[in-house]
Amino acid sequence: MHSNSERGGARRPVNRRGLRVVSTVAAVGALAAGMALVVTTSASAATTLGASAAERGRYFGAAVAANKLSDNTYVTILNREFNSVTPENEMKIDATEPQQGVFTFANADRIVNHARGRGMQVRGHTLAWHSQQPGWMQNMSGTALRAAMLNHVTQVATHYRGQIHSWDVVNEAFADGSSGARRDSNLQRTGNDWIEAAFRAARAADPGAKLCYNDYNTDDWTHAKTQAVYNLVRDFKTRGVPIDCVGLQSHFNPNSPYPGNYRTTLSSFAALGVDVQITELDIEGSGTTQANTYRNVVNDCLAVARCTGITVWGIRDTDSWRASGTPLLFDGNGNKKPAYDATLAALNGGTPPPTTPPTTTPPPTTPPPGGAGCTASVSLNSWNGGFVATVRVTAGSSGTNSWAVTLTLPSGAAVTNTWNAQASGNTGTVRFANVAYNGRVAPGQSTEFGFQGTGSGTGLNPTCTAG
Ligand code: 9MR
Repeated sequence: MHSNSERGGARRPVNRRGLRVVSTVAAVGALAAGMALVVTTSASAATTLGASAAERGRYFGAAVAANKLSDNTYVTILNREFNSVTPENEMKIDATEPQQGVFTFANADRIVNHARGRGMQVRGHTLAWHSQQPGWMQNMSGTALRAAMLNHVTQVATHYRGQIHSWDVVNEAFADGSSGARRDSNLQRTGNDWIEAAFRAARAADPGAKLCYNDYNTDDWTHAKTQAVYNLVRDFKTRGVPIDCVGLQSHFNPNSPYPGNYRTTLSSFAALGVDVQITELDIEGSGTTQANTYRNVVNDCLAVARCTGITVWGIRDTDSWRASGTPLLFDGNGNKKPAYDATLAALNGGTPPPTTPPTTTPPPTTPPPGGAGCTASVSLNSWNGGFVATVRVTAGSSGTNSWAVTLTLPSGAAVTNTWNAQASGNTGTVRFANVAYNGRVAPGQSTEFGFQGTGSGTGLNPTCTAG
Protein backbone atom coordinates (compact mmCIF):
# COMPACT_ATOMS: atom_id res chain seq x y z
CA MET A 1 0.00 0.00 0.00
CA HIS A 2 0.93 3.60 -0.39
CA SER A 3 3.03 4.79 2.51
CA ASN A 4 1.26 7.37 4.52
CA SER A 5 2.47 9.44 7.41
CA GLU A 6 -0.94 10.79 8.36
CA ARG A 7 -2.52 9.21 11.38
CA GLY A 8 -5.91 9.10 12.93
CA GLY A 9 -9.39 8.55 11.57
CA ALA A 10 -12.17 10.96 12.39
CA ARG A 11 -10.99 14.46 12.96
CA ARG A 12 -12.85 17.65 13.47
CA PRO A 13 -12.87 19.25 10.04
CA VAL A 14 -10.70 22.33 9.95
CA ASN A 15 -10.70 24.18 6.73
CA ARG A 16 -7.83 25.85 4.97
CA ARG A 17 -9.50 29.17 4.91
CA GLY A 18 -8.89 29.55 8.62
CA LEU A 19 -12.52 30.21 9.47
CA ARG A 20 -12.20 28.18 12.63
CA VAL A 21 -9.77 30.83 13.80
CA VAL A 22 -12.42 33.48 13.22
CA SER A 23 -15.00 31.58 15.23
CA THR A 24 -12.47 31.23 18.05
CA VAL A 25 -11.93 34.97 18.01
CA ALA A 26 -15.69 35.51 18.12
CA ALA A 27 -15.92 33.12 21.06
CA VAL A 28 -13.25 35.05 22.96
CA GLY A 29 -15.18 38.25 22.31
CA ALA A 30 -18.41 36.66 23.51
CA LEU A 31 -16.74 35.48 26.71
CA ALA A 32 -15.24 38.91 27.34
CA ALA A 33 -18.71 40.41 26.98
CA GLY A 34 -19.99 37.98 29.59
CA MET A 35 -22.37 36.32 27.18
CA ALA A 36 -23.36 32.68 27.33
CA LEU A 37 -21.14 30.82 24.90
CA VAL A 38 -22.61 28.43 22.40
CA VAL A 39 -19.71 26.58 20.85
CA THR A 40 -20.18 26.24 17.12
CA THR A 41 -16.94 24.79 15.89
CA SER A 42 -16.32 24.38 12.17
CA ALA A 43 -19.38 26.44 11.38
CA SER A 44 -18.00 27.04 7.93
CA ALA A 45 -17.33 23.45 6.89
CA ALA A 46 -19.88 21.69 4.70
CA THR A 47 -21.48 18.75 6.47
CA THR A 48 -22.29 16.45 3.54
CA LEU A 49 -20.16 14.95 0.79
CA GLY A 50 -22.19 16.49 -2.02
CA ALA A 51 -22.27 19.97 -0.50
CA SER A 52 -18.56 19.92 0.15
CA ALA A 53 -17.73 18.66 -3.33
CA ALA A 54 -20.06 21.27 -4.86
CA GLU A 55 -18.15 24.02 -3.05
CA ARG A 56 -15.14 22.86 -5.03
CA GLY A 57 -17.01 22.72 -8.35
CA ARG A 58 -17.11 18.91 -8.18
CA TYR A 59 -19.70 16.22 -7.62
CA PHE A 60 -19.76 13.36 -5.16
CA GLY A 61 -21.88 10.45 -6.36
CA ALA A 62 -22.95 6.93 -5.58
CA ALA A 63 -23.94 3.90 -7.60
CA VAL A 64 -27.63 3.33 -6.97
CA ALA A 65 -29.83 0.25 -7.41
CA ALA A 66 -33.47 0.85 -8.39
CA ASN A 67 -34.73 -1.90 -6.08
CA LYS A 68 -33.29 -0.06 -3.06
CA LEU A 69 -35.22 3.14 -3.66
CA SER A 70 -37.87 1.81 -1.28
CA ASP A 71 -35.31 1.32 1.52
CA ASN A 72 -35.68 4.29 3.87
CA THR A 73 -32.21 4.21 5.36
CA TYR A 74 -30.65 3.94 1.91
CA VAL A 75 -32.70 6.76 0.41
CA THR A 76 -32.15 9.03 3.42
CA ILE A 77 -28.38 8.74 3.00
CA LEU A 78 -28.58 9.06 -0.77
CA ASN A 79 -30.65 12.24 -0.63
CA ARG A 80 -28.60 13.77 2.15
CA GLU A 81 -25.07 13.06 1.00
CA PHE A 82 -24.82 12.73 -2.77
CA ASN A 83 -25.30 15.06 -5.74
CA SER A 84 -24.69 12.54 -8.50
CA VAL A 85 -25.87 9.00 -9.13
CA THR A 86 -24.84 6.17 -11.42
CA PRO A 87 -27.36 3.37 -12.03
CA GLU A 88 -25.44 0.29 -10.88
CA ASN A 89 -26.95 -2.13 -13.42
CA GLU A 90 -30.11 -0.56 -14.82
CA MET A 91 -28.62 1.14 -17.89
CA LYS A 92 -26.54 -1.83 -18.99
CA ILE A 93 -27.27 -3.49 -22.32
CA ASP A 94 -29.04 -6.53 -20.88
CA ALA A 95 -31.31 -4.23 -18.85
CA THR A 96 -32.18 -1.71 -21.55
CA GLU A 97 -32.44 -3.95 -24.66
CA PRO A 98 -33.36 -7.44 -23.41
CA GLN A 99 -34.73 -8.41 -26.83
CA GLN A 100 -33.23 -6.92 -29.94
CA GLY A 101 -35.10 -3.72 -30.73
CA VAL A 102 -37.20 -3.91 -27.53
CA PHE A 103 -36.06 -1.24 -25.09
CA THR A 104 -36.97 -1.19 -21.40
CA PHE A 105 -36.12 1.88 -19.42
CA ALA A 106 -38.45 1.62 -16.42
CA ASN A 107 -35.84 0.88 -13.74
CA ALA A 108 -33.26 3.28 -15.13
CA ASP A 109 -35.95 5.95 -15.46
CA ARG A 110 -36.82 5.53 -11.78
CA ILE A 111 -33.24 6.28 -10.80
CA VAL A 112 -32.91 9.17 -13.25
CA ASN A 113 -36.17 10.73 -12.06
CA HIS A 114 -35.26 10.29 -8.40
CA ALA A 115 -31.92 11.99 -8.99
CA ARG A 116 -32.96 14.78 -11.30
CA GLY A 117 -36.01 15.60 -9.20
CA ARG A 118 -33.54 16.47 -6.44
CA GLY A 119 -31.04 18.37 -8.60
CA MET A 120 -28.55 15.51 -8.71
CA GLN A 121 -26.52 14.71 -11.82
CA VAL A 122 -26.64 11.33 -13.52
CA ARG A 123 -23.72 9.34 -14.90
CA GLY A 124 -24.86 6.92 -17.58
CA HIS A 125 -23.31 3.46 -17.32
CA THR A 126 -22.77 1.97 -19.90
CA LEU A 127 -23.53 1.96 -23.64
CA ALA A 128 -21.06 -0.54 -25.09
CA TRP A 129 -19.42 -3.34 -23.10
CA HIS A 130 -18.33 -6.93 -23.63
CA SER A 131 -20.12 -7.96 -20.43
CA GLN A 132 -23.77 -8.02 -19.37
CA GLN A 133 -24.84 -8.34 -22.98
CA PRO A 134 -28.28 -9.87 -23.52
CA GLY A 135 -28.28 -13.33 -25.06
CA TRP A 136 -29.20 -12.10 -28.53
CA MET A 137 -26.16 -9.82 -28.61
CA GLN A 138 -23.78 -12.42 -27.22
CA ASN A 139 -24.66 -14.58 -30.21
CA MET A 140 -23.96 -11.87 -32.79
CA SER A 141 -20.81 -10.99 -34.68
CA GLY A 142 -19.43 -8.98 -37.55
CA THR A 143 -21.35 -6.23 -39.31
CA ALA A 144 -24.69 -7.29 -37.77
CA LEU A 145 -23.24 -6.89 -34.27
CA ARG A 146 -21.60 -3.58 -35.17
CA ALA A 147 -24.93 -2.26 -36.44
CA ALA A 148 -26.79 -3.58 -33.38
CA MET A 149 -24.25 -2.01 -31.03
CA LEU A 150 -24.48 1.36 -32.76
CA ASN A 151 -28.27 1.20 -32.74
CA HIS A 152 -28.18 0.44 -29.02
CA VAL A 153 -25.89 3.41 -28.35
CA THR A 154 -28.12 5.68 -30.41
CA GLN A 155 -31.41 4.54 -28.92
CA VAL A 156 -30.34 4.65 -25.28
CA ALA A 157 -28.43 7.93 -25.55
CA THR A 158 -31.41 9.45 -27.39
CA HIS A 159 -33.87 8.27 -24.74
CA TYR A 160 -31.82 10.10 -22.08
CA ARG A 161 -30.75 13.02 -24.29
CA GLY A 162 -30.25 16.10 -22.16
CA GLN A 163 -30.49 14.21 -18.86
CA ILE A 164 -27.06 12.63 -18.53
CA HIS A 165 -24.06 14.57 -17.27
CA SER A 166 -21.55 11.96 -18.46
CA TRP A 167 -21.86 8.66 -20.29
CA ASP A 168 -19.53 5.72 -19.93
CA VAL A 169 -19.74 5.17 -23.68
CA VAL A 170 -17.36 2.22 -23.70
CA ASN A 171 -16.45 0.15 -20.67
CA GLU A 172 -13.48 -2.13 -20.01
CA ALA A 173 -12.19 -2.57 -23.56
CA PHE A 174 -8.56 -3.30 -22.63
CA ALA A 175 -6.97 -6.54 -21.47
CA ASP A 176 -5.45 -6.99 -18.04
CA GLY A 177 -1.78 -7.84 -17.66
CA SER A 178 1.26 -6.54 -19.44
CA SER A 179 0.17 -6.74 -23.09
CA GLY A 180 -1.46 -3.32 -23.38
CA ALA A 181 -3.74 -4.95 -25.96
CA ARG A 182 -7.43 -4.65 -26.49
CA ARG A 183 -9.57 -7.21 -24.68
CA ASP A 184 -10.80 -9.92 -27.00
CA SER A 185 -14.60 -9.78 -27.32
CA ASN A 186 -17.31 -10.05 -29.93
CA LEU A 187 -17.29 -6.25 -30.15
CA GLN A 188 -13.52 -6.08 -30.61
CA ARG A 189 -13.78 -8.69 -33.37
CA THR A 190 -16.06 -6.33 -35.34
CA GLY A 191 -12.96 -4.19 -35.94
CA ASN A 192 -10.56 -2.05 -33.95
CA ASP A 193 -12.56 1.07 -34.70
CA TRP A 194 -15.59 -0.10 -32.70
CA ILE A 195 -14.73 2.21 -29.81
CA GLU A 196 -14.55 5.38 -31.86
CA ALA A 197 -17.70 4.37 -33.75
CA ALA A 198 -19.52 4.10 -30.42
CA PHE A 199 -18.26 7.54 -29.32
CA ARG A 200 -19.36 9.16 -32.59
CA ALA A 201 -22.82 7.62 -32.30
CA ALA A 202 -23.13 8.82 -28.70
CA ARG A 203 -22.11 12.37 -29.59
CA ALA A 204 -24.67 12.49 -32.39
CA ALA A 205 -27.43 11.20 -30.10
CA ASP A 206 -26.72 13.42 -27.07
CA PRO A 207 -24.35 16.27 -27.89
CA GLY A 208 -24.67 17.75 -24.39
CA ALA A 209 -23.37 14.75 -22.49
CA LYS A 210 -19.72 14.34 -21.66
CA LEU A 211 -18.46 11.14 -23.24
CA CYS A 212 -16.14 8.96 -21.15
CA TYR A 213 -14.02 5.88 -21.63
CA ASN A 214 -14.22 3.86 -18.35
CA ASP A 215 -11.99 1.04 -17.10
CA TYR A 216 -10.48 -0.66 -14.03
CA ASN A 217 -6.85 -1.36 -13.16
CA THR A 218 -5.95 1.87 -14.86
CA ASP A 219 -4.96 3.64 -11.64
CA ASP A 220 -1.25 2.82 -11.54
CA TRP A 221 0.56 5.04 -14.00
CA THR A 222 3.20 2.39 -14.72
CA HIS A 223 0.75 -0.35 -15.70
CA ALA A 224 0.52 -1.37 -19.34
CA LYS A 225 -3.26 -1.12 -19.24
CA THR A 226 -3.09 2.48 -17.99
CA GLN A 227 -0.68 3.38 -20.75
CA ALA A 228 -2.86 1.67 -23.34
CA VAL A 229 -5.90 3.73 -22.31
CA TYR A 230 -3.75 6.86 -22.25
CA ASN A 231 -2.62 6.14 -25.83
CA LEU A 232 -6.22 5.60 -26.91
CA VAL A 233 -7.31 8.95 -25.47
CA ARG A 234 -4.31 10.74 -26.94
CA ASP A 235 -5.05 9.20 -30.33
CA PHE A 236 -8.73 10.24 -30.11
CA LYS A 237 -7.82 13.79 -29.17
CA THR A 238 -5.29 13.96 -32.03
CA ARG A 239 -7.75 12.68 -34.62
CA GLY A 240 -10.79 14.57 -33.35
CA VAL A 241 -12.75 11.54 -32.19
CA PRO A 242 -15.23 12.95 -29.64
CA ILE A 243 -14.11 12.13 -26.10
CA ASP A 244 -14.47 14.36 -23.03
CA CYS A 245 -13.49 12.27 -20.05
CA VAL A 246 -11.78 9.19 -18.70
CA GLY A 247 -13.32 7.16 -15.91
CA LEU A 248 -10.99 5.45 -13.48
CA GLN A 249 -13.11 2.85 -11.69
CA SER A 250 -10.67 2.62 -8.78
CA HIS A 251 -11.73 -0.59 -7.08
CA PHE A 252 -8.95 -0.92 -4.50
CA ASN A 253 -8.14 -4.07 -2.54
CA PRO A 254 -5.01 -5.98 -1.52
CA ASN A 255 -4.59 -7.40 -5.03
CA SER A 256 -5.11 -4.03 -6.62
CA PRO A 257 -4.00 -1.47 -4.06
CA TYR A 258 -4.18 2.31 -4.22
CA PRO A 259 -0.98 3.25 -6.03
CA GLY A 260 1.34 5.98 -4.79
CA ASN A 261 1.41 7.42 -8.31
CA TYR A 262 -2.39 7.79 -8.56
CA ARG A 263 -2.17 11.58 -8.69
CA THR A 264 0.28 11.28 -11.59
CA THR A 265 -2.24 9.13 -13.42
CA LEU A 266 -5.04 11.65 -12.85
CA SER A 267 -2.94 14.62 -13.91
CA SER A 268 -1.49 12.82 -16.93
CA PHE A 269 -4.90 12.02 -18.34
CA ALA A 270 -6.09 15.54 -17.56
CA ALA A 271 -3.12 16.96 -19.46
CA LEU A 272 -4.52 15.32 -22.61
CA GLY A 273 -7.45 17.75 -22.41
CA VAL A 274 -10.10 15.47 -20.91
CA ASP A 275 -11.86 15.49 -17.56
CA VAL A 276 -10.99 12.69 -15.19
CA GLN A 277 -13.71 11.11 -13.08
CA ILE A 278 -13.27 8.53 -10.33
CA THR A 279 -16.24 6.40 -11.26
CA GLU A 280 -16.58 3.31 -9.06
CA LEU A 281 -14.51 3.97 -5.99
CA ASP A 282 -14.42 1.36 -3.25
CA ILE A 283 -11.55 0.52 -0.93
CA GLU A 284 -11.55 -2.78 0.91
CA GLY A 285 -10.48 -2.58 4.55
CA SER A 286 -11.56 -0.91 7.74
CA GLY A 287 -10.72 1.70 10.33
CA THR A 288 -7.85 4.11 10.03
CA THR A 289 -6.10 2.33 7.17
CA GLN A 290 -9.17 2.46 5.00
CA ALA A 291 -9.88 6.05 6.06
CA ASN A 292 -6.37 7.13 5.11
CA THR A 293 -6.70 5.64 1.65
CA TYR A 294 -10.01 7.40 1.07
CA ARG A 295 -8.35 10.62 2.21
CA ASN A 296 -5.49 10.10 -0.22
CA VAL A 297 -7.86 9.48 -3.13
CA VAL A 298 -9.85 12.63 -2.37
CA ASN A 299 -6.74 14.74 -1.93
CA ASP A 300 -5.37 13.44 -5.24
CA CYS A 301 -8.60 14.39 -7.02
CA LEU A 302 -8.69 17.83 -5.41
CA ALA A 303 -5.10 18.40 -6.53
CA VAL A 304 -6.03 17.96 -10.20
CA ALA A 305 -8.32 20.69 -11.54
CA ARG A 306 -9.83 18.43 -14.17
CA CYS A 307 -10.65 15.66 -11.70
CA THR A 308 -14.27 16.74 -11.64
CA GLY A 309 -15.99 14.18 -9.46
CA ILE A 310 -15.91 11.01 -7.43
CA THR A 311 -18.51 8.24 -7.38
CA VAL A 312 -18.46 5.49 -4.76
CA TRP A 313 -19.76 2.12 -5.91
CA GLY A 314 -22.64 1.81 -3.46
CA ILE A 315 -23.76 3.43 -0.23
CA ARG A 316 -23.54 0.96 2.69
CA ASP A 317 -21.03 -1.88 2.93
CA THR A 318 -23.94 -4.28 2.57
CA ASP A 319 -24.89 -2.66 -0.75
CA SER A 320 -21.47 -3.38 -2.22
CA TRP A 321 -20.73 -5.96 -4.92
CA ARG A 322 -17.85 -6.85 -2.58
CA ALA A 323 -19.75 -6.63 0.71
CA SER A 324 -17.32 -8.91 2.55
CA GLY A 325 -14.54 -6.37 1.96
CA THR A 326 -16.55 -3.61 3.71
CA PRO A 327 -15.27 -1.15 1.10
CA LEU A 328 -17.71 1.77 1.41
CA LEU A 329 -18.34 4.86 3.55
CA PHE A 330 -21.37 3.67 5.58
CA ASP A 331 -21.72 0.45 7.56
CA GLY A 332 -24.59 -1.97 7.10
CA ASN A 333 -26.75 0.07 9.49
CA GLY A 334 -26.13 3.28 7.59
CA ASN A 335 -23.72 4.70 10.15
CA LYS A 336 -20.82 6.86 9.00
CA LYS A 337 -17.48 5.03 9.13
CA PRO A 338 -14.07 6.57 9.78
CA ALA A 339 -13.67 6.44 6.00
CA TYR A 340 -16.64 8.80 5.72
CA ASP A 341 -15.16 11.28 8.20
CA ALA A 342 -11.82 11.22 6.40
CA THR A 343 -13.48 11.72 3.03
CA LEU A 344 -15.56 14.68 4.22
CA ALA A 345 -12.60 16.23 6.02
CA ALA A 346 -10.46 15.91 2.90
CA LEU A 347 -13.21 17.42 0.75
CA ASN A 348 -13.48 20.30 3.22
CA GLY A 349 -9.80 20.94 2.75
CA GLY A 350 -9.01 19.13 5.96
CA THR A 351 -5.45 19.23 7.03
CA PRO A 352 -4.19 17.81 10.31
CA PRO A 353 -5.40 20.02 13.18
CA PRO A 354 -2.90 22.58 14.42
CA THR A 355 -0.73 21.36 17.26
CA THR A 356 -0.55 24.85 18.78
CA PRO A 357 -3.63 26.88 19.68
CA PRO A 358 -4.63 29.43 17.08
CA THR A 359 -3.20 32.88 17.67
CA THR A 360 -5.66 35.48 18.82
CA THR A 361 -5.24 38.29 16.33
CA PRO A 362 -7.80 41.05 16.94
CA PRO A 363 -10.90 40.89 14.79
CA PRO A 364 -10.83 43.20 11.77
CA THR A 365 -12.78 46.38 12.24
CA THR A 366 -13.29 46.90 8.53
CA PRO A 367 -14.57 44.30 6.09
CA PRO A 368 -11.86 42.40 4.22
CA PRO A 369 -10.98 43.76 0.80
CA GLY A 370 -12.71 42.43 -2.29
CA GLY A 371 -16.40 42.58 -3.14
CA ALA A 372 -19.10 40.78 -1.25
CA GLY A 373 -21.84 39.09 -3.27
CA CYS A 374 -20.92 36.71 -6.04
CA THR A 375 -19.90 36.60 -9.67
CA ALA A 376 -20.83 34.17 -12.41
CA SER A 377 -19.18 33.17 -15.67
CA VAL A 378 -20.46 30.96 -18.48
CA SER A 379 -18.61 28.48 -20.66
CA LEU A 380 -20.45 27.17 -23.67
CA ASN A 381 -20.42 23.95 -25.66
CA SER A 382 -22.50 24.68 -28.78
CA TRP A 383 -23.62 22.74 -31.78
CA ASN A 384 -26.02 23.48 -34.59
CA GLY A 385 -29.37 23.98 -32.87
CA GLY A 386 -28.35 23.60 -29.25
CA PHE A 387 -25.85 24.16 -26.48
CA VAL A 388 -24.79 23.27 -22.98
CA ALA A 389 -23.84 26.13 -20.69
CA THR A 390 -21.71 25.52 -17.61
CA VAL A 391 -22.01 28.39 -15.14
CA ARG A 392 -19.39 28.94 -12.48
CA VAL A 393 -20.56 30.85 -9.41
CA THR A 394 -17.78 32.38 -7.33
CA ALA A 395 -18.48 33.83 -3.89
CA GLY A 396 -17.13 37.21 -2.92
CA SER A 397 -15.44 38.06 0.35
CA SER A 398 -18.48 37.23 2.51
CA GLY A 399 -19.26 33.85 1.02
CA THR A 400 -22.86 32.91 0.26
CA ASN A 401 -25.66 31.09 2.03
CA SER A 402 -27.68 31.12 -1.16
CA TRP A 403 -27.25 32.51 -4.64
CA ALA A 404 -29.19 33.14 -7.81
CA VAL A 405 -27.97 33.76 -11.33
CA THR A 406 -30.09 35.51 -13.93
CA LEU A 407 -29.30 35.67 -17.60
CA THR A 408 -31.18 36.53 -20.74
CA LEU A 409 -31.31 34.01 -23.55
CA PRO A 410 -31.16 35.13 -27.16
CA SER A 411 -34.56 35.09 -28.84
CA GLY A 412 -35.48 31.63 -30.05
CA ALA A 413 -33.39 29.92 -27.37
CA ALA A 414 -34.97 27.84 -24.57
CA VAL A 415 -33.67 25.95 -21.55
CA THR A 416 -34.59 22.25 -21.76
CA ASN A 417 -32.77 20.84 -18.79
CA THR A 418 -30.89 22.12 -15.73
CA TRP A 419 -28.59 20.45 -13.20
CA ASN A 420 -27.23 21.62 -9.85
CA ALA A 421 -29.70 24.55 -9.87
CA GLN A 422 -33.42 25.26 -9.98
CA ALA A 423 -34.53 27.22 -13.05
CA SER A 424 -37.48 29.65 -13.15
CA GLY A 425 -38.66 30.23 -16.67
CA ASN A 426 -37.09 28.76 -19.77
CA THR A 427 -37.03 31.57 -22.32
CA GLY A 428 -36.09 35.22 -22.17
CA THR A 429 -34.72 36.12 -18.74
CA VAL A 430 -34.21 32.94 -16.74
CA ARG A 431 -33.33 32.77 -13.06
CA PHE A 432 -31.28 29.89 -11.65
CA ALA A 433 -31.32 29.46 -7.88
CA ASN A 434 -29.05 27.17 -5.88
CA VAL A 435 -30.32 23.76 -4.78
CA ALA A 436 -30.04 22.50 -1.20
CA TYR A 437 -26.48 21.26 -1.36
CA ASN A 438 -24.69 24.09 -3.15
CA GLY A 439 -26.13 27.33 -1.76
CA ARG A 440 -23.31 27.83 0.64
CA VAL A 441 -20.07 28.82 -1.04
CA ALA A 442 -17.15 29.92 1.09
CA PRO A 443 -15.38 33.24 0.38
CA GLY A 444 -13.49 33.05 -2.90
CA GLN A 445 -14.65 29.49 -3.63
CA SER A 446 -16.75 28.36 -6.56
CA THR A 447 -19.50 25.95 -7.48
CA GLU A 448 -20.91 25.04 -10.87
CA PHE A 449 -24.30 24.40 -12.38
CA GLY A 450 -25.35 23.77 -15.94
CA PHE A 451 -28.17 23.79 -18.35
CA GLN A 452 -28.90 22.55 -21.80
CA GLY A 453 -30.79 24.62 -24.34
CA THR A 454 -32.13 24.66 -27.83
CA GLY A 455 -31.25 27.48 -30.21
CA SER A 456 -28.18 29.61 -29.69
CA GLY A 457 -26.53 30.29 -26.33
CA THR A 458 -24.02 32.86 -27.52
CA GLY A 459 -23.56 36.14 -25.70
CA LEU A 460 -24.96 35.05 -22.33
CA ASN A 461 -24.17 37.66 -19.69
CA PRO A 462 -24.98 36.29 -16.21
CA THR A 463 -25.51 38.35 -13.08
CA CYS A 464 -25.15 36.77 -9.67
CA THR A 465 -26.92 37.73 -6.44
CA ALA A 466 -25.82 36.35 -3.10
CA GLY A 467 -27.98 35.72 -0.07
O1 9MR B 1 -21.99 -3.73 -9.07
C1 9MR B 1 -22.38 -4.44 -10.21
C2 9MR B 1 -22.97 -5.77 -9.80
O2 9MR B 1 -24.19 -5.57 -9.13
C3 9MR B 1 -23.16 -6.64 -11.02
O3 9MR B 1 -23.57 -7.93 -10.61
C4 9MR B 1 -21.89 -6.72 -11.82
C5 9MR B 1 -22.11 -7.55 -13.05
O4 9MR B 1 -21.15 -7.37 -14.03
O5 9MR B 1 -21.49 -5.41 -12.20
C6 9MR B 1 -21.18 -4.63 -11.09
O6 9MR B 1 -20.71 -3.38 -11.51
C7 9MR B 1 -19.49 -3.38 -12.28
C8 9MR B 1 -19.52 -2.21 -13.21
O7 9MR B 1 -20.69 -2.26 -14.00
C9 9MR B 1 -18.31 -2.17 -14.09
N1 9MR B 1 -17.11 -2.18 -13.32
C10 9MR B 1 -17.01 -3.24 -12.33
C11 9MR B 1 -18.24 -3.21 -11.42
C12 9MR B 1 -18.08 -4.21 -10.32
O8 9MR B 1 -18.08 -5.48 -10.86
